[in-house]
Amino acid sequence: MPLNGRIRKVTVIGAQGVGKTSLIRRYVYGRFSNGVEQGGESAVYRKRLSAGELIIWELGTEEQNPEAILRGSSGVVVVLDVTDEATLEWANEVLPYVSSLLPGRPIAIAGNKCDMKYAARLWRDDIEPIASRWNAALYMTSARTGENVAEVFAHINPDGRS
Ligand SMILES: Nc1nc2c(ncn2[C@@H]2O[C@H](COP(=O)(O)OP(=O)(O)O)[C@@H](O)[C@H]2O)c(=O)[nH]1
Ligand SMILES: [Mg+2]
Repeated sequence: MPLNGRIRKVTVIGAQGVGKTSLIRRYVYGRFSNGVEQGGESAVYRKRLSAGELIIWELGTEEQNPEAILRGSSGVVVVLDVTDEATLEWANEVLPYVSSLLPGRPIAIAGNKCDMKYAARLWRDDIEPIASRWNAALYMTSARTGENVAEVFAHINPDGRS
């Protein structure tokens, strides 16, 4: 099926500091900059793909109207920080909302900062039950090393591998 010119939207959500901006930058620009400073506002990025264009929204933690950002998304990436157990609670609370707003759309959970093994508090086995409850794919990612970053976005947008 020809996909040229196709535009898709994905939304990246997660608690403050989990690495949303870093994951998007790694995917879009192919690099990691330590200590990215950004407030809780939403932000939008574009990535050109051979099969069209991907519009990537970072849902800011201070966004007043999350539904307006999430609506129309082809899929959602829910980001956790494996060094911070509270971010799993955050995901557990937000997943029912996301799946009812976007029924049937793919969800990927990114267990991010997996390079920080010495500081990890969450392991794949801790996150898996929540992922399976919400029928979400689970990837352990690192925006720092790039591990599994393309895979997360490919799950949400399977046409857009390149
Ligand atoms: N070691 C490591 N640090 C990360 C990773 N992703 C993000 N960070 C750091 O975590 C902090 C918050 O990242 P940021 O992308 O701003 O999080 P956001 O608030 O979710 O957008 C920054 O200091 C990043 O450099 C990662 O995969 N590994
Ligand atoms: Mg950010």
